[in-house]
Amino acid sequence: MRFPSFLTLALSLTLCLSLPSIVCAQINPSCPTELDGDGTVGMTDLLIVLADFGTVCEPDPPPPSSWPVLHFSELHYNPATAQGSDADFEFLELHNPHAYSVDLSGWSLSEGLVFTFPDGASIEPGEYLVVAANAVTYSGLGYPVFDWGSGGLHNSGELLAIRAPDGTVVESVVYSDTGDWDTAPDGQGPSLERLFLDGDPHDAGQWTASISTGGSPGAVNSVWVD
Ligand SMILES: [Ca+2]
Ligand SMILES: [Ca+2]
Ligand SMILES: [Ca+2]
Repeated sequence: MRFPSFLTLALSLTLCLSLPSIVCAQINPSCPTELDGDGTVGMTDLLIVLADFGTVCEPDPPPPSSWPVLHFSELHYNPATAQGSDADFEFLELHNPHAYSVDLSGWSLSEGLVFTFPDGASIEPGEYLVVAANAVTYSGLGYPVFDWGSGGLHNSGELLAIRAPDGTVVESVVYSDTGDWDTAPDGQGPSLERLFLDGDPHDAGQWTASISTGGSPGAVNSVWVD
């Protein structure tokens, strides 16, 4: 990340916050601002911009991605103490909604977690795939599991992104444990499950607590609506 560009973007967003919208538009005519659905422009919006557009906000939006979209379908960012440690039980789940297999060679997770899928990895049609803090915890249960290595999912929320091999962000999310976000997944037992595949994953209304403790790793969500 080039720090001066980050500062420039942060300044633009700050000006958009403090100036009338017409002035904001003149400063940065196509810079996305309110992105996480909370009605105000803040740090999470900035993080989304950085994930989706890099360190600068280009005047033209990026061309539509030719990569198949995969979805974040479940996040278990703060397992309950009764379940075990975050280092052993945290996971995130990806879903392939397509009728075809997606070759994950060179695909990666970025921002809050840094992980690149190994050559030959794939996600089958309609499949749920788990990437975990400790793959051993979720291995041998009938679904693909990968270990993200070091680091973990912040208990207060953070930005996560799925990137295609050329770096294109195919989906990102900034989850949270405040505001409109369900707080039960924050250490009380449930995971944070996606309700819908259509719509903005940054919207708290897209997510809710799983019915079961520990969620539904590698399987259809307990609260799935789609
Ligand atoms: Ca955690
Ligand atoms: Ca915990
Ligand atoms: Ca699930």
